[in-house]
Parts: sequence; structure tokens; C-alpha cells
Amino acid sequence: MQGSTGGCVEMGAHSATVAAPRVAHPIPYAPGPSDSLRDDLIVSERRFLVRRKRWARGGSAALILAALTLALSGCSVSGAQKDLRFGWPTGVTKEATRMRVLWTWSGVAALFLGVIVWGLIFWCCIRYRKRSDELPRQTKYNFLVEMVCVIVPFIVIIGLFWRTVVVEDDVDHLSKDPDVLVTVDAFKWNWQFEYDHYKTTPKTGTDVAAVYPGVKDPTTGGPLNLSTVGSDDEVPVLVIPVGETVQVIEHSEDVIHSFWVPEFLFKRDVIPYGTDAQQKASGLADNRFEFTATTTGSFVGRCAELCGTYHSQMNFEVRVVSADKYLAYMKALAAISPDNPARQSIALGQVFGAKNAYATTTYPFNTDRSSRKASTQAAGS
Ligand SMILES: [Cu+2]
Repeated sequence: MQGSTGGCVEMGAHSATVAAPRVAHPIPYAPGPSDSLRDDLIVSERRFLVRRKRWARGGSAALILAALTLALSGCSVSGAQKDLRFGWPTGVTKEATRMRVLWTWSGVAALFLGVIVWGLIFWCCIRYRKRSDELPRQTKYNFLVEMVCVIVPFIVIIGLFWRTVVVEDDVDHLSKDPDVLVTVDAFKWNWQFEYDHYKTTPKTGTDVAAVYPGVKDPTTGGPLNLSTVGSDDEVPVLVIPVGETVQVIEHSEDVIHSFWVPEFLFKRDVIPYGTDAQQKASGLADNRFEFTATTTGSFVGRCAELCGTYHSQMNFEVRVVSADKYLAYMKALAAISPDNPARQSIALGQVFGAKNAYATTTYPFNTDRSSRKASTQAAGS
């Protein structure tokens, strides 16, 4: 009786189990290296190690040369990172600068990794280019390389996330006692700017720099805050002091608008919560944000939310001025009755001259829907 089990041959009931001869399966792509091939590989490895040392020395020399060039050309690291914008627009607030710094260093980090990856790709192309028809040494499962390829991207992601959260928190930060507190009231289709407070405590109601003296607010019965409002004929201008923290309360009663100043590199929606009574009942609070302007000048602002028929005409201007000019403007406004619809241009003219009595970065649009023509700037506006 003869049977076969696995790789053994059983010869009868008393026969010994004899191992069957192993069949040598050809391994087409992994031949054992001959002595000469092994020698070639050893020589090749040595050459590689020598080259690696040379490259390391060359890389160090390049880094030192770059640092020396930077130092000798009078560039500072802060100057270089200021110029490395990678397309980021120039902002005029501290918050815009913080965002730009994040963008710059993210770009530098991406370039650094990019150069390493490109270098490795080109190195592989040159180092392992085809030299003959001989099959090169086949390798697999390099644990170290695979771990590096997993861990490094994770470190990059964690770094980017961490810095983004830190900068986002900075941009969204609200001071307990900002220098200037302004309520931006958006409505179909214009803006009202109410100056609630300037460097005094708003809760006490004694902020004389931002109220009409002797005029009571009909709603609260307290002092009436200084305010200006835009119209079809006049673009609203928000005047703020440079280098001081400005907190904006965004209020709307009709639809969603969005306060956007392109040079601030920032916009935020103005969410409507109905009338004051409805909002109070809902317990929902108006959006707030804060900024500190770093450059004086006039900057156009726009509504960035499609809010209705004349949405595109909701332009305004933010005028960043010195603290002295700001206080002078507050005083000029306080001296004009809140019932005077021309109070903004009168006060602006008194402080900044007749040429700057109106917005200088934009102009009122023609609201006649039958005109069928693009709006042009009217004389004197
Ligand atoms: Cu709007």
C-alpha cells in the first residue's frame, strides 16, 4: 500500500517516512549574488557613502553661504519674511500681518519640504538610472523610511493646525476694554456708524468723547452716542484712530449683510436677529470683531453678502487717522445736531479739509433703475 501525505512518502505499514526531494523553484528576479557582483555592490555602497559625505559637506557650505549672503546684503530675517509674501496681499491691520506671517512661514515650510522631495526625486533619477540590461538589486520593506514617511507628514499637519488655531484665536480675540467701540448698523442698503465709546468705560455712560452733549437717546433715555449714516447721496465714512484697538459690534434688523474691508483681509457677516425686543427675547448676541489699524489712510469697504436689490451699492469708507484727528472729528460731530443729515460731511470738512469732506475711495451710485448706465462720480461727491 502506498500513499502520499504532504511532502513525505509512506512506504507500507512498517516503512520509514522518507523526506521527498525538494523541488528547486527558480526565483527569476532574485538570483544569489556572485562573488564579483557582491564586490561590485560593496564598491558601489562605499562610493555612495563617500558621495553622501560630500553632499552633506556641500549642503552645510550652501547653508553657511546663504546665511552670509543674507547678512552681508543687509537683509534681516524679519525683512526677508516680510518680502516673502507668496501672493498674499498687503494688509493694514495687526491681524492682517499675523495672518500674513502664518502664510509666509507655511510657504517657507512647504518650499523646504518641496526642495527635499524634489532633490530626492532627481537624485533617484540620476543615481539609479538605467545603465545596462542587468536587473538591479531588488529591495522592499524599509521600516525606517516608511516610518519617516508617515511621521514627518503628521508633524507637518500638527504644526500647520497648531499655528492656524493660534493665529485664528488672535484674529478673533476681543479685548475687555477696547480703545474704541463702534456699532456698525447694516440695513437695506446702507450703513450707520455709531461711536459708542472712546477710552472710557462705556457702562458708566460718561463717555463724553462719543456722545452728543445734552441730547438724550429716545430708546434708552441715556446720552445719545455720536453717529453718522450713509444715504443715496453720501457714502458713510467710519473714522478710527491708528494704532488703537477698535471693537466692532455688527447689528442688522432686516437681512444678512457682511462688513468687508479688502485691505483688512477680513470680513464678517452681520446677522439679523429682528427688532431689539425680539433679539433680547432670543438671547442671541450680535457678532463682534476687533482690529488695530497700523497704517493711516482711507480704505474702501463693501457689503460682501448678497443682501438685495442695491447690495452692490453698499460701499463705505474706513478712514484711519491719528488719535488727535480722531478726537477732533468726535468734537466736530458732537457740535452738530444729530438731526442734521449733512453732519458727517460738515465734520469731515472741518477736520480734514473741504477736499476730504466726502469719501475719497468710492462714491454714491445712481439708484435710478431705469438709467441703464453705469454709475459715475458726481461732482462734489
Ligand atoms: Cu448688504
